Amino acid sequence: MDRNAAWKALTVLMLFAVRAPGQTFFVDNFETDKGWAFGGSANQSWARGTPAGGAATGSDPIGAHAGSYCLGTNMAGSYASSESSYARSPSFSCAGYSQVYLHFYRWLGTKGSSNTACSVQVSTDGAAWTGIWGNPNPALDDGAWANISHDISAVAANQATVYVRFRLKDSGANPPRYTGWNIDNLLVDTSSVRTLAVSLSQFNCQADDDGVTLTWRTESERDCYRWEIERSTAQDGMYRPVGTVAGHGTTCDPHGYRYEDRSLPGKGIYFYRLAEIDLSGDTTHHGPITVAYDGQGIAEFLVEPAYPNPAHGQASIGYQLPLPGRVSLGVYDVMGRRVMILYDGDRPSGRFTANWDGRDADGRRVASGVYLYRVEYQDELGDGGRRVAVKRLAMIR
Ligand SMILES: [Ca+2]
Ligand SMILES: [Ca+2]
Repeated sequence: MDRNAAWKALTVLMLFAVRAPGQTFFVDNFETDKGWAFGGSANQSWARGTPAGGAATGSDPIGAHAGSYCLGTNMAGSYASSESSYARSPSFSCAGYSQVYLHFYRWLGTKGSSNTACSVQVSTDGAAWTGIWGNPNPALDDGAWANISHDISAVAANQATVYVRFRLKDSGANPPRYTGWNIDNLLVDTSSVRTLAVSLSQFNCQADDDGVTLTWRTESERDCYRWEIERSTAQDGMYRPVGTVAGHGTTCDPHGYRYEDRSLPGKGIYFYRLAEIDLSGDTTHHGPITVAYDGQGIAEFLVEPAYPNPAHGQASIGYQLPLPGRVSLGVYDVMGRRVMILYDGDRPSGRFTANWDGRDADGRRVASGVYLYRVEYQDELGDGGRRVAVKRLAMIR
């Protein structure tokens, strides 16, 4: 087996599930209208919009939890006196699943339940409603966006038609001065706690002659703004961004992604991670996965900086050849006198490394100081001409 074939045989294809398969039934970040219905018997003030503060008592958000829009009662202040109203979700299916959880971010300010009753309700027909949660009797003021989860399995499990509803009913006994409901990033799924913002089911990489192709797939997404592809030469090393791909925002549909990395510096083992950036700017990492690249895709002649530099008795010099050709690599002193020839002969294309041990052609250690290394390259097709690169390094004894 020749060298390249052996190397290619090492190419790794990885496929894995990031978490046990769950199911997302409904997601809404309220950036678009998904068909919520608003209604009630008096002074209905529900809207999809941007909260502007203004409640006379207690806290009141200015802006949504994420993005521009959320759901709530009176986006410019308090709910109305004697308001009796609701916001009802579009229907979704939970058929085939026995565990169903409702998650949302909440900023609620309200009088106690004896004056204003606020509730979360679930229905399987849009007519009969079951209470899941109700506010306590002392006044409630969240004061910030709170991450709320409710187990709604008792009503929603295995049901093909499910609705959720947020309700507010004021007695009119005292003028309301609180903000009421504010709701954002609502999610119904099989997970008891709100976990990854994105359900990633596959993440693969495959090397070919031109580089590495990454593919990944999501089963659903929440607020997925952007993917950053990161690469390292060590599993626990420093990962550098090599490219970005736009996300699909919030969706229950599966999406496939693809990114081709053509910026590899040469042959080697590489590690890739996906950084998923959500609309709030939070980052979730996936991976790493690894791949062996055989370096056939090198596009141009390149001589790398010596490593380390300054060197203490040993220096490594890397260079890349786009085509097979003749290479001469020599070390010279600053007066231009040749100290050592490290390589002189034919090379295939690829990335190579020469090591200099700080000795001259007679095996004597050279004095400490600055030296030049010069790589001369003539590819076998002759179409690139003769190319020369000269760089310097410091050798310290
Ligand atoms: Ca939002
Ligand atoms: Ca309000």
